[in-house]
Amino acid sequence: MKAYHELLQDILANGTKKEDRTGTGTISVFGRQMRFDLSEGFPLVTTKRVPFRLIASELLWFIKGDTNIRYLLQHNNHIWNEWAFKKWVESADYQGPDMSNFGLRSQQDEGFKLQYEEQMADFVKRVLEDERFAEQYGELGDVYGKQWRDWTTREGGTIDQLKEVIHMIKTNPDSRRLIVSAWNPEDVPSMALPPCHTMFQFYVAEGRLSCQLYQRSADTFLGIPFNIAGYALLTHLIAQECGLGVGEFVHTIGDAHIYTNHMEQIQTLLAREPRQLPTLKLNQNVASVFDFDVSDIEMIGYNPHPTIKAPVAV
Ligand code: UFP
Repeated sequence: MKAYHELLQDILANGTKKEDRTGTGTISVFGRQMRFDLSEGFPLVTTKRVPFRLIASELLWFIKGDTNIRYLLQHNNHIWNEWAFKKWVESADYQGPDMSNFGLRSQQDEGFKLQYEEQMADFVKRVLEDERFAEQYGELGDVYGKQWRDWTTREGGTIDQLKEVIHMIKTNPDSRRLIVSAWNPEDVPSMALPPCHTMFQFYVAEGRLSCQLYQRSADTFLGIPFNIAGYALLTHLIAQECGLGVGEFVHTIGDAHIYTNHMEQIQTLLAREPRQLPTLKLNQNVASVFDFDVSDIEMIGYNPHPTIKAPVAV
């Protein structure tokens, strides 16, 4: 994971101060690339604990084409909550205390933070227990799952990009068109969060499957360790279905930033010595990427440094 530490150091050394949508402030660089040889171990950051089970359940959620946070909550995965919660508290049905700008305010005001946590717990409970409420307010709209599996065409049909790309990898592995795009300009205005991982491409050589991701915007402390592991896992799952080994994961980034309130955490992380990479173990009996369950995915030998907490910019 040397490449990850080098990216952080690069941003610290060369980053430009910029204001951002969330009001937090960042330093950033533009246009960077990291490469991970997946045959050398699974690229899960070891200089802080990264909760792999959340990465796995989120990826399976994308793969299923699901866009409702209910599945994630059922797997005790809360990473998309803020985006659904935002829609809920901005809706006419919400009658509770004012939650505007809850991301920033809950970091600055202890009293508000308690109120926010109470409202969020209530929201989560309702999504889990009330199917109708979940249908309306657990739904994130046209996020990854929709674009990967159910892209709407001009004629009113749909395209299952993921299924098609897997079929192409099997039948025409030399193709230079093995691409899935999540960036749908028509849908961007209505998306809870316009896709950060905008498109990815596969490449097959010498019996190995490689994947390159173009990520337009990257929160290098909180987001990137998830994104690397997510796409490495996707590559492994597809490779298994296609009877291929794994090659490289190439991570290309547009705006690579560090939020100004993550500086201390990054110093802590960089002072730590990287450890041996873990290994991914997949249930070999699962023949299709669409049939994986979280219990079929296991991380062996992950022995990271302790968790480092940092606030999420919403
Ligand atoms: N972000 C990531 N990775 C993700 C994801 C979000 O780094 O997978 F969903 C970060 C990048 C940025 C913010 O800090 O979330 C999105 O904000 P914006 O749309 O303004 O780029």
